[in-house]
Amino acid sequence: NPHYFSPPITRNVIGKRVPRTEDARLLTGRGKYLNDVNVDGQLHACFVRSPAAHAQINGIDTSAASEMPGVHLVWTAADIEEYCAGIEAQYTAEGCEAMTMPLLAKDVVRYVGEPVVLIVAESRAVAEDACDLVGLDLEQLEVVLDPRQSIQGGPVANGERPDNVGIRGRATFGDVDEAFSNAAHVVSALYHPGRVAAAPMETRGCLADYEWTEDRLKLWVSTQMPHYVKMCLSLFLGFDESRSEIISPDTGGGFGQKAHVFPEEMLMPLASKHLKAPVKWVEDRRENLLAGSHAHEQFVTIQYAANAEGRITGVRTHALVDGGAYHMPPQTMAVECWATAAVTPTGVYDIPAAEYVYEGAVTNKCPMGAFRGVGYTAGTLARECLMDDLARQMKVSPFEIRRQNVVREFPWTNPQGVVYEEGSFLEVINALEEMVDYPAFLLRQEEARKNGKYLGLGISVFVESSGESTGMMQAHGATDVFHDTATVKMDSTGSVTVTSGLNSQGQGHQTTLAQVAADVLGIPFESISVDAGTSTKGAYGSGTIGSRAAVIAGGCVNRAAHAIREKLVAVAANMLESSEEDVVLEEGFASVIGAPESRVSIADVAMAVYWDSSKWPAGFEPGLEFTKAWDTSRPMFSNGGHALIVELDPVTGFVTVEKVYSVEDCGVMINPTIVEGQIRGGVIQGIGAGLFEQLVYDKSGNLSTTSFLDYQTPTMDISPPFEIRHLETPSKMTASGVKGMGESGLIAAPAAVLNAVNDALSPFGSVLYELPATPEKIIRATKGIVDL
Ligand code: MCN
Repeated sequence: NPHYFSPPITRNVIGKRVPRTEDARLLTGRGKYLNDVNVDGQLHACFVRSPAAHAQINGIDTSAASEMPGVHLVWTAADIEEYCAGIEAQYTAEGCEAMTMPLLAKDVVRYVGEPVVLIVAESRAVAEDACDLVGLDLEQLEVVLDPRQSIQGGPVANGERPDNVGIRGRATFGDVDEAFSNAAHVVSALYHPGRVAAAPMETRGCLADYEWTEDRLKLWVSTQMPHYVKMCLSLFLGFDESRSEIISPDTGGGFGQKAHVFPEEMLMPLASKHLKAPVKWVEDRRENLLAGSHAHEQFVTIQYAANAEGRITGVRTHALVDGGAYHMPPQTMAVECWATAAVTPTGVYDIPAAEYVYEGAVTNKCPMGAFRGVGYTAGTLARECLMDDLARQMKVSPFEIRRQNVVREFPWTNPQGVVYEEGSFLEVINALEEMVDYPAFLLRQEEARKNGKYLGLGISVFVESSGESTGMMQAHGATDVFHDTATVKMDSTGSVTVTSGLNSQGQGHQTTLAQVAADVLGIPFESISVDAGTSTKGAYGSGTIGSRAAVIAGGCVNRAAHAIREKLVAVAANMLESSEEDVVLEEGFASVIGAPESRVSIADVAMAVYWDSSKWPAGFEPGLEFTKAWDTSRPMFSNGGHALIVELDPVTGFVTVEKVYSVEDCGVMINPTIVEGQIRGGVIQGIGAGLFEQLVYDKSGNLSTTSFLDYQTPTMDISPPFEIRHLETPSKMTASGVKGMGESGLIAAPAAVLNAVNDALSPFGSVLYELPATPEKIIRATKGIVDL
């Protein structure tokens, strides 16, 4: 795209294991998270949340709460009707029906945990006590919990969608029917990844400070999308964007959960404006598990048609998501089923024909939101586990079946017409096989079985859509636009400030964006400060989602820094009496190619731009500050794979992960240490989803797992040893060759876990199709009982 031309970068600091500059602050407890921010006179909010999954609200008695000393405000839906009917969401994917999420439930409650009454008081304790005094008169309605029934119609979960369909679409590419009628082998299965929570260490929260004398709003919020929050405050509540500043302090993880706008985030500014006082809301863990958005649960039916040699000729996918009671703005419930069906079925494999159906069922559960690997995790689970089924049917190794089907030549165009420019798909399979020493593993496995020990090896290879962009959306038939900027400013003494629109939830942007700027400008890494999107007063960002910061924020920083570089080169050439083409900027100096002694420090060049016009070339326009946008014009994909060795105890049903082998190809790495941290974190989340984590609703629609005693997140005690290998296939679309990778661990690890568990279970003749593979399911499987 000529508008977004991105000059190549010479790598010097890029690629180095630079220690994270944010760590001194974060690891010594000096980080400033949302709850560390306090302003004078702040009040505290708390919510009465629905105790029923589906009920008519016949009355709300707030009188006792309102009279309680210290209570400043008690709001029900009736009090805020004049301001806002709710927040709307609709995705541009085909078949997505718009839905509105009320800020406070009006007339009907539709899931347990839905906010019904807002109370603001002088302290959180008073607000909580006042919540206990509210009386809800609820009349039970039929509760809709099973998405497979709900999508067929029948009892309605949310009157706005009388057919219970939040999204429905289908497409066919190539002659799928012919592939299936001529198939020598057909394998098919239904996979059910469980309902999980992103469970960031820091829960949601915000602090609104509306200054009525100036009609100005300041909102501190723990979010991945501060600019989107600002826009919604304007669209839905009329807060002027130019008078609103959204500040994202240090954020203790988001993992997609904070890539939404929530009713609570809309209500605090309204309450602050009404009360003429700052109002703070900090979510507790129970609220987070009840209402912070749920993720990943889908029913994915997948079928492969294969020829006699095991080459897959067609794939059919049906992805059904249990979407909950509303669309979570902005992504909606499409975030799971559409992404699974439309983006993941072929993966790294050269399958010529594909057909897919995606459906989102409205149910009386917490809305489905984004969580690392959205759609990809369920899609990769189905694709990679069915690949093992095919291997079993063909009696070949899991490596061999993948090698037979893998894409070997690039650029490769998948059945939908999406182009994969480059990749190392075959190399990843070969690398994993070598790393696990497959022949030695098979011997060890056989030996162990003789001693009553059950080892299993599971592999899963993946592509990851990286650098979520306008081009990526368009290639998959959606029209959403991504648009981000960065500002780079050089001071008179040569130090540089980089402001990115993409804020960090722990990914290390403060370090990696400085590495990019250092190489473009040829100055030491230490001279650069990065403001990674902490305030919407700076550059614009469409959100830290879709593994896009390395690619997109890095691309914006490159363009803005390059604009400064051009000016520095012009002045340096004048100072060195050389032509601009002969000037290089490196290690803090501008020098003439071939005459390194002829040099001037970049700090002196900057000083000349600010203070000494005698050094300027004719017609020079001063100014060392630029804001530039960048976006990829076409989709780009990183790729890799994980192999896990597990040991399964048939008596207790417990599975222990002995070791993880990961191969990652995200092109050029800006910082290998950060990339490896992302892999480890993501894979451990994948082990959690594979073995422990599950949000469980009872038959009345109550969530039974509302604390970390019941909802088991993985912790350090299950963290296995890792062996990580990097392959480097640079992207042709980024100046530095980088591709994104922040979701890869969780995209592919759950499939590797299930494949490993099934390999360990093979002597028992059972295959599991559902996650998490809990001890109970494993014990039943050893007795030949598989429930799904
Ligand atoms: N990186 C690199 N070289 C590359 C690619 C990436 O050095 N070739 C670095 C990046 O500069 C960045 C990190 O690795 O510091 C992740 O990069 P990227 O893939 O661009 O992903 P984002 O920074 O856009 O982060 C988003 C991604 C997503 S979508 C989720 S969800 C997620 C994740 O990152 N949430 C996280 N990782 C997380 N890590 C932490 N600690 N907390 C979260 O909430």
